[in-house]
This record gives sequence, C-alpha cells and structure tokens, in this order.
Amino acid sequence: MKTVLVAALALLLATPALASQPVIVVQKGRMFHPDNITIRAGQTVYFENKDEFLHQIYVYKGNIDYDSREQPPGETLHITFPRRGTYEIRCHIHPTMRLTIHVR
Ligand SMILES: [Cu+2]
Repeated sequence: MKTVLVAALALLLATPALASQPVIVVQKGRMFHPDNITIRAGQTVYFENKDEFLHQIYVYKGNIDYDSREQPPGETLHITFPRRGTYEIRCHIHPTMRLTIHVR
C-alpha cells in the first residue's frame, strides 16, 4: 500500500515537471538544430543564437502569433506552446531556416 502511494506521489510530482521542462533549439550555420521536435502542450522552447550574426524567429504555421525582434549572437528567445498542433518556425533574415514543432 505504501509503495503504491509513493509511486502515485512520484507520478504526480513528475508530470508537471516534465511539462515545464525547457526544450533547447540551437540556431547555428543558418539552421535550426534539431529541425524537427515533438513536445508537450505547455512546454517552452528556447532558441539560442550560436551564430555570429543576427537571427529572428516567427511562427509561420500554427495557432500562435509570434514574430520576434532581431536576435543578436549569444541571445536566447523563447516561445511557449500551450496548445496541441503542428507549428513551423522560420527566420525572416534567413528564409531557408525551418523548424517543425509537433505539440502533443
Ligand atoms: Cu536566421
């Protein structure tokens, strides 16, 4: 009985932690790394500019409006995805940069 309670408590504690766990995408060489990810609704994706020039991110496809300012080298931007769906992130400065995010 005690084992079951401990297991239930562990699950209860683990679930919100997982949902709020940050996901990191690196912008390097005019590409997103990785360029295809699957996350849970409510998770936040952090975008780290590891190039030596400006990037920018915007939601090209998906039910979120997001269009960032210019993102200098070394800077991190983030977007939270509260709803399920498939999203495509792009960069205005480098039109070939594409990232697909599946939110489950
Ligand atoms: Cu860019």
